[in-house]
Amino acid sequence: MPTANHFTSIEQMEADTARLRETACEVCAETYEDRVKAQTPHCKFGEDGICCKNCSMGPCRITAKAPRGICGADAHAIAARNYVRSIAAGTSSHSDHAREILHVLKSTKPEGPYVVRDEQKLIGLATEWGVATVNRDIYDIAHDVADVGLLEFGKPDGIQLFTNRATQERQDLWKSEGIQPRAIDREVVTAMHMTHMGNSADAEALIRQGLRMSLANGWGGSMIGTEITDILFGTPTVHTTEGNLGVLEHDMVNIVVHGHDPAFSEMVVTAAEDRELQEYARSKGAKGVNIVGLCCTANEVAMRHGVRMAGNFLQQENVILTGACEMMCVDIQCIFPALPALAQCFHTKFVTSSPIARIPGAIHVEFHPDTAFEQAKTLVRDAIDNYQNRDQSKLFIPETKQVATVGYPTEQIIKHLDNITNSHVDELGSYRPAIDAIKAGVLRGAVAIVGCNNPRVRPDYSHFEIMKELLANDVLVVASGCSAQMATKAGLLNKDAKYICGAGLRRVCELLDIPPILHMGACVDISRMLLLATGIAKDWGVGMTEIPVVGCAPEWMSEKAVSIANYVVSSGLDVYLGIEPQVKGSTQMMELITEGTKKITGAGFIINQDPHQLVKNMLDGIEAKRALLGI
Ligand code: SF4
Ligand code: MSK
Repeated sequence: MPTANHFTSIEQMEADTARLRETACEVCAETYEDRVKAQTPHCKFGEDGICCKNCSMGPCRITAKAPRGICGADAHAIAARNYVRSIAAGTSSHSDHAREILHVLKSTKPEGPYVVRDEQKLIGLATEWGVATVNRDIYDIAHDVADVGLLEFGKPDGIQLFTNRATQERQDLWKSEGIQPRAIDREVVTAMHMTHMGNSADAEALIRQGLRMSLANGWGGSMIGTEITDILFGTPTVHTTEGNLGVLEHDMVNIVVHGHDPAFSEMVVTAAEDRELQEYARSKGAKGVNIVGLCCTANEVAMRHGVRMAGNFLQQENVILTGACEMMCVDIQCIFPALPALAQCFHTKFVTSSPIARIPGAIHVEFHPDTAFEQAKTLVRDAIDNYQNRDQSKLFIPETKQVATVGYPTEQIIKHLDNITNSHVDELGSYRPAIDAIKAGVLRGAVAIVGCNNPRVRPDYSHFEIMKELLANDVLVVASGCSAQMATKAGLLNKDAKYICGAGLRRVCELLDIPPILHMGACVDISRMLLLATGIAKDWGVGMTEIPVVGCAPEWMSEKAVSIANYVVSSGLDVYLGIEPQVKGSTQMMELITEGTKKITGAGFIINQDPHQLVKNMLDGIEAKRALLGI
């Protein structure tokens, strides 16, 4: 029987990184660890959120001696404005990603390269959005659905269409609190307007706009991104794959896809399967082409193709440091601008593909939907040509890797639950078996663990510790983004991870034949988690704040995470954070994000940098909800 030793420890991951840093020293390359040192100590004003540069009278920094900026804005106004601008950037990132995907849907045609892969989901969404489907060509329907989706960004009136999917109590609350999300672009523009010099200085008013805007992300941009991606590339299904640096191969051409938007990586993956290109690789002395993923792009292609995953956010430099990466193809978001310089210390070709993420020193190949497949084939051929340039003296691939079972969107979770009861309560399935297990105490509850890893703390450690403790306490975990990647590296997505679970969760895993951590996808797919929690609340017949389900971001770092945390709280689920938001310089803001939002949405942030304390906080929170439900 596997034990905790069966899994890859943080110490082993750190040893791999330390060995790769030796290579970095040998080739005189710097890594993020060097830059962390150079940036330490961090600027206290920035950390506390009380530096304002919203006009050229400043920058203004708040101190005991100077409690107001030149215009009179105090610490609360400045911290709130900075915070809301983070939500605006995060909302924009997820939503603009969705907009691009909608344009790809508009480009679909039967002869490709982009086609409709999940017709059932398209018909379902068309019906939901009032697009005619009877006796119509599937591509005409797809193009009309894309148009409706694109209108969600700029429609003059009305609220986000997907808010209809929420529980009635959420819809009523959002309306009564005045935070129903309107057009996505409008919410972002309004936030930027409110935070311009000479506008809102009231922290609560700003927080309310932050909540509203974040809902335009969770129940707008992100949900659109997920739905349309499924329509284009298929709704994910369960795949067994592998993760960590050991997925790079000594005798194959290694191509790494990194970022978030799968429109690009899907083409690279498909091109690499081309028989002619595989043959070409063999003609160059390699055994074939090995595509692996990083960050959320990895999650996207793993869930749809079983592509193996090299790791999460802070692994991106390590991949190049192996000396085994012939090409890294990136799309958007979470890409270190340091990568082209690092790639130049090796033979690695570093390729950007989107006008949204241009980086000096990169080879830029702007992808266009009509020519995407041909462009991808050219890139794969270039990578193959680069194989012969590998410098064996710089080569070191850590052997560490783990088996992972991935690909649990809500549709798969429902399917697994239906299989055990054979209940088929209604056409769409039901979460009732899971609810019964929670009511019986076999499961205490569920936690959605999401987000990045972060050198502010010991990278990956908090994710690992929190996951292990929750599993041991019979709490089911769903994961996405770099947290899911961390679970992959550690071996916690292996079905054998059931052996470190409590007896109740282990029984559930055996019955359903699932790992105890369910991989739900990329950051944008946290929208799937919203629908999972909504489905549980609806089938239970209670409100979102009542279910023993919470969110957790142990090591978040990006502005997207700030937006996500806010839409999860707006959706009624408490969020447990291991990194403090940068608002500490304002007592009012600290109160607003922890207790203040509770008065508006019924949920708030609980912040603790100690992972063990954070788990305790979560378990206490889950047990308190159970007690209120009388279970
Ligand atoms: Fe200073 Fe006010 Fe200008 Fe900000 S908006 S930089 S606080 S004067
Ligand atoms: S990639 S936002 S580092 S989870 Fe989605 Fe990872 Fe965080 Fe980027």
